[in-house]
Amino acid sequence: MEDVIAHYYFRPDERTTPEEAAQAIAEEETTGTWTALTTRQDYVRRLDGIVESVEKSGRGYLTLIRYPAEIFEPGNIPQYLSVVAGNLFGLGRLEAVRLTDVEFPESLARFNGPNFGTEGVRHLLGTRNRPHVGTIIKPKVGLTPADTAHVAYEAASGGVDFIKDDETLTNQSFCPMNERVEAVMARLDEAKDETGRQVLYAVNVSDRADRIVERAEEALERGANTLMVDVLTCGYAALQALAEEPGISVPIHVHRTMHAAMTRNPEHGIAMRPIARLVRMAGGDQLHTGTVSGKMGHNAEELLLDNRALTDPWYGFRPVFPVASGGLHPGKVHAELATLGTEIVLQAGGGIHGHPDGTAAGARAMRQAVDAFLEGISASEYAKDHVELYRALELWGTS
Ligand code: RUB
Ligand code: CA
Repeated sequence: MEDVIAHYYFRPDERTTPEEAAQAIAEEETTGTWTALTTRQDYVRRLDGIVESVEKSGRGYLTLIRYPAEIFEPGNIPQYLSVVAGNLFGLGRLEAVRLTDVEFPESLARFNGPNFGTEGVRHLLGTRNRPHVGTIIKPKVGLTPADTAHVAYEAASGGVDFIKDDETLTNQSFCPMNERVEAVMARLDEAKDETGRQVLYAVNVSDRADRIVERAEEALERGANTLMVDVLTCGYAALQALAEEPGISVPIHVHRTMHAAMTRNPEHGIAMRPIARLVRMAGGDQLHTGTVSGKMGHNAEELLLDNRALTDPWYGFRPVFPVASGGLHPGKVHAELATLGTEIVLQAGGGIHGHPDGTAAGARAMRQAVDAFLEGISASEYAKDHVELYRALELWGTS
C-alpha cells in the first residue's frame, strides 16, 4: 500500500446519492471544491482522491477513500488530520459522517512511536503476566501538594503500580506542579522503602505548545518518573514533541479527555481507532481506550479492536499499554479482565479512594480482585478471607 486509505461511515441527505456523497468527500479533501475549477491543471489530477468502494451499512453507507500519499507531508500529524478528518465533517450534503479507521503507508508512518510501550513500562516495575493496577488521585482538583502526596503514599502502600494526576490538574495555584512532584516522589520513596515496590507517578504536564517540553523537563528535574498529557486538548504534535525530546526518558501516559465529543455518536465524528493509531505513532506509552463495564459509554467489540490497534504488530512500533478507566471498582475487575485480557492497566479513582476504609484498603481490594481473577476464583469467594475486597463488594457489589 502506497497511499492512505480512509474508512468512513456516512449518511447522505435526500438530494444526494451515496456515490455523490463519497465523491464529495474525496474532492473536498484533495483537489476539488463545491464547483468546477478553472485552475485545476491536468498535472494536479494525480492528487485526486479516489472513491474505492461504497456499500450499504445500517442506516447509511461505508466508503473507502484513497488519498495519494503525495498530498501528505511526512511526519506532520496535524496536516494528516486536516486531510482525513478535515472539512468533510461540515459538508452540507452529508447528514452524518464518521472516520472509522485509517491506514497509513510505511512512508507516512516513519515516527519513533512509543519509547517504552507495554514491555518498557513492565520492565521499570518488574511485572509479568498480570494487569497493572493504577489510580487517579481524587478529588481531581483541590488537594494541596502535601495531601496529594499523602493519597499517593496510601495508594502505593496498598499495592498500586501506577498513580496519575487527573486530566484537569496541571499547575494551578492550589497545587503547583513542581511542589506536587517533589512531595509525591518523596512519599513514594518512603513507600518503596517500606514495601520494596517501585510505583510510577504520571504528572500531567499538559500546557500550551511553546511550553510543554519545558514543563516536562521541570517535572523531571524534580524526580517525576512518568509524564501525562491530555492528547486531544494539547494535540498529537505535543505528544510527539515530548516523545521525541532526547532529554525525556520516562514513559508517557496519554489521557483522551474530550474524545467523546468525537467518538460517542456512532454516526458522526472520529472513532477511537484512528485516535489510537495516531497516539501510537506519536509516541504514547499508555492510552485510555475505555472499559466494558465502567461509567462511560462502551462497546466491547469496538474496544477490543481499538486495543488491537495499540498492540498488534505495526511497522515495528512497540505495543502501547491499553488503559481501562472510568467508574471501575473491585467488583468490576472480573468482567474487565475476562473481556480485555491481562495485558492492560486497570485504573480506579473513586473505586479506590471511595473504599469505606480509605485509599490503602481500596488499593488492596483492587489487587485482591485481580489476584482472584488470576487464580480463577470469583471475587465474592475470594472476599471470604480478604477483608478489603469484602468491604468493597459490600459497598459496590459485583456488577
Ligand atoms: C476515572 C477518571 C478518568 C476517566 C476517563 O475516575 O477520572 O479520567 O475515567 O477515562 P473514576 P476514559 O475511576 O473515579 O471513574 O478516557 O478511559 O473514559
Ligand atoms: Ca479523570
